[in-house]
Amino acid sequence: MRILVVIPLFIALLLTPGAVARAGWPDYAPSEIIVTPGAFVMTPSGSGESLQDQGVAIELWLRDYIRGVLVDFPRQDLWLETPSVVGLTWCSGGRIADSNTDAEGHTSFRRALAGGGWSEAGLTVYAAGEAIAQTPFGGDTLMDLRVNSPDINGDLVVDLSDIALFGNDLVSYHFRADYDHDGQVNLTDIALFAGWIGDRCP
Ligand SMILES: [Ca+2]
Ligand SMILES: [Ca+2]
Repeated sequence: MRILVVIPLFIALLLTPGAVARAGWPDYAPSEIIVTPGAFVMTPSGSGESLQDQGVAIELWLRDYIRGVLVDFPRQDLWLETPSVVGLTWCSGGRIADSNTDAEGHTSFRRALAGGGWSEAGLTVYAAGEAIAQTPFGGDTLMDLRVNSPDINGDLVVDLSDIALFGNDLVSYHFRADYDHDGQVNLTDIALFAGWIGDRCP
């Protein structure tokens, strides 16, 4: 008998999200992010060091008003974007979460990402098209993360065009070619860059 009462109540809740959601807040506002900030490199193939190995991590706990903790939320619907004018380009699946959310609604971005371009403008996690704030209910959505790639021009292959751009940055420092993020473009970066020539999307 109790189930017969609960089911219509549950359906009514699902059909009236406005009654549950706080006015003006996005659906995923109860969510939370803990970010370990810093700079990292990605390559088009995604075969480079993981974010974790580069000292960077994004931990996400996804929640909404109606269901609370969102379990088994598909990783394909959790992705990263940058507001940078120059921007980043991504290989298929190169910017999505590591896994579907677990029983606590948790997932992370710790594995290597796959793409090109560069950005010093920060990154934002999106869930089904909605920007997620770092603290629940109205926190900052922009995470202090910088990213560069040997695919400097962002066409998702590391080739002669990128070598020419890299050469420019040897003369005049640019973050995009500083692959160990030490504030210089020098022999160390040349060695790293050379190892990525020919890299492309899987
Ligand atoms: Ca390229
Ligand atoms: Ca460097």
